[in-house]
Amino acid sequence: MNTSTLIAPPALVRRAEQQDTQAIQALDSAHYIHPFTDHAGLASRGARVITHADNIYVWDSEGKKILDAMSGLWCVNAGYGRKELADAAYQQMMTLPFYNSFFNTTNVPAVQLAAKLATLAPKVGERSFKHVFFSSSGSESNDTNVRMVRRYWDLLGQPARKVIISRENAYHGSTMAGASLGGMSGMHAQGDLPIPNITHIQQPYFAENGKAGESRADFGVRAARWLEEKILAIGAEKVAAFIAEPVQGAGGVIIPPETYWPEIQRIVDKYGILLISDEVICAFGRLGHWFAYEKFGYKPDLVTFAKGVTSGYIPLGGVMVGNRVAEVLIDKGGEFNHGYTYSGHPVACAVALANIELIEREGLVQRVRTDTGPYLAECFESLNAHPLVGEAQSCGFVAGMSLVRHKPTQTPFDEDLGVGMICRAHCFNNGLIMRAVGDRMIISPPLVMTRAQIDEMMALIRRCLDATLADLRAQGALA
Ligand code: PXG
Repeated sequence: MNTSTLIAPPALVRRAEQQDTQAIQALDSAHYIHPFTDHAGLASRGARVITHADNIYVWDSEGKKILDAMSGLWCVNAGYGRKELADAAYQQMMTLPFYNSFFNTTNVPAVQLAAKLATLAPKVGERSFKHVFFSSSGSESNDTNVRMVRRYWDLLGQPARKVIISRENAYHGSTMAGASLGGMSGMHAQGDLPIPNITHIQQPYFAENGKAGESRADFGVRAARWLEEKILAIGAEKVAAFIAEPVQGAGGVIIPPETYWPEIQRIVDKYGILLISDEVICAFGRLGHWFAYEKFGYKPDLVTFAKGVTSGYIPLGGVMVGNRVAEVLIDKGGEFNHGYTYSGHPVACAVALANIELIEREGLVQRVRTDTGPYLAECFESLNAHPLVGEAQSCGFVAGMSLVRHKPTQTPFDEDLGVGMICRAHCFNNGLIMRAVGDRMIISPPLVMTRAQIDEMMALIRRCLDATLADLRAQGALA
């Protein structure tokens, strides 16, 4: 670890540590409504107070050091404590903390970042990405996608093309459009969602949706053809776009079979519909490429990004707009009545530029692709021998495993047992952040993680799986 690039936790955050944890927790439940949280349940337990972080570790207000295998929330790709990013924000705030990009104005970091992103997004076939639209989050970016896709078809004289097809268990954000595009039934149940003209097909999750005796490859083709069936059921002349994550993240790290994306590409080409690749998690090195569509070889028209573009140090999101859409919007479009106060925020863009420079200088994308990613795969796949693990699989620097009641038949546990939550509690107690999605345990580590740190993480993961197994044996919950 190169300690010269790390900064000591500033006095301000240290101060929180010195305060009484319980007092902070009481203030927290008195005033702060957290995202996706049962407020009353949290108040009875008290939130864990994270006070500072360095490299791949975070510390809580009790002084406990925790290995953060989730990169915050899939975003701290460059790791914590990177002085370069703090310096970039400071310099930009002192130079120009804010100016808008409306009314024929622009700012230097936004222009430089747009140009830089255009060089990082590889051309595939006839698709190139010369243009970028900025927002402050993944959710906003997907709202932009809905606006842009519908505007595109209007401009082409096909206003009936309004339907956007997505997938069950997808996550595309929490705004009205983002949550509608997402396929989370729990979200749809609150707030009268989805909004009109958004529909879903099943996800390519072999363990859940594959048939007995079917190969993974055959399943991939069959799962992709659910898109074609849906297009035909709706009528192709009404379908605007298909949106998907390259690898489903929040849904539990669902890695599609290799046959899935080529068949999706064939189908969107056949019916002329736009393809949106939501790379909020998967871009910026997470899968060993700057953009994940390159890994799978498909040709999106729009690419959503956020999170890793600034390594989460400051909010920034956006959409890479491919030439097919950009040419129509620009040449035929006139004014596009859409934008955000913080589109192209100069401080966020300056931090993104510094983050990209750092990732390039340290060769992190290449390292994940050819060195630490394959090493993580080797280590993670060895968990397949563990009695509690149904299937463990990784792709670049995301990985997921199912916990099952009976390994040979891959029989799941009773949902009420909350096996994922039991495992997650052992993780926290053992100084590891690993996320539970139902009974799938998932990780998305900082890209700076070394081979030695992968070993350290794997030892913790094994310890937590063993502890979970011991609990379940004691309860007689195993088959
Ligand atoms: N698309 C994808 C693919 C995402 O993963 C968003 C859009 C929305 O981004 P914003 O910046 O608006 O949050 C995301 C966000 C989880 C979890 O539980 C995942 C996300 C957000 C919150 C929780 O794994 N991903």
